[in-house]
Amino acid sequence: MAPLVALPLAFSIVPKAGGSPNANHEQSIYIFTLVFAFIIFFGVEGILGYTLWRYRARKGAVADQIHGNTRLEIGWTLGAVALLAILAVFTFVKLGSIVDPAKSGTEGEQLAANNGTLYADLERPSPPSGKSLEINVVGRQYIWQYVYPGGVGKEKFAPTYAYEKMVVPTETTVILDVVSADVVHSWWVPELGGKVQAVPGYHNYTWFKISKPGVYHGQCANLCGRGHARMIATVEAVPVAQYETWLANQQRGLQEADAEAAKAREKLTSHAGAESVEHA
Ligand SMILES: [Cu+2]
Repeated sequence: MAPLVALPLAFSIVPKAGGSPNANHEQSIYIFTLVFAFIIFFGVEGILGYTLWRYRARKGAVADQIHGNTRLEIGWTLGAVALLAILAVFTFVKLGSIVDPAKSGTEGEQLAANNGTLYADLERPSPPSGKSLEINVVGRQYIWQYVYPGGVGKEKFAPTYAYEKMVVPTETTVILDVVSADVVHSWWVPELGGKVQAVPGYHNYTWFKISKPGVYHGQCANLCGRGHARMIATVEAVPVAQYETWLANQQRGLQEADAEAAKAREKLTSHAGAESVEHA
């Protein structure tokens, strides 16, 4: 009876997956380990329960005095060693596909090829083709900012960015370069893989590759201050062409906002502007 209740309970806490291959591999390691843990747990508890019942105290019964059992002791030692070896081998076999980014699909590959790396970094992971879309994730109290490759304006110096919702192309390996502008935050979109800390002064990396359009939700996973609970993150995967349109729109929007801000600044700093503000 107990396993019938405990099993679904245990599987309800299995890490989410389905968004990206690394998240799927992480989940399979978890389930693999969980299954072994269940077999051992219920095996041991079952034998214990049976023994307690079978050899319970009865009037007139005299307990056997047993001193050790070499075969049994060697058996459970070797059993534990074998189990650890199986878990270790399975984990190491999977580890590569979790840590190393996968290769983009055809369309994504084309998009990623047009996106040069800004500077060299030994720690930055790279997919087999060396081509990926890199997005800078900046944690700050209390919002996530995403800085995209490609700038705004004539000189393209001003970065293209978005807040809270990250739009990404499908079938494209996306490398996230996670940093923080203030305190330690934690980037976590469960269906797209594990947590990555955003630490001031450090660059941490993670990646994902989403095959179908969809929306994934996340939340800053490190208590970072009063507004921590509101520090949510959304990742929306759209087809490559749609992503390019979105990026162009975003750039145009930023450019327009910049122009408006410049105009307002000018108005405020010029004498005539100051007066008109006063009389407004
Ligand atoms: Cu935070």
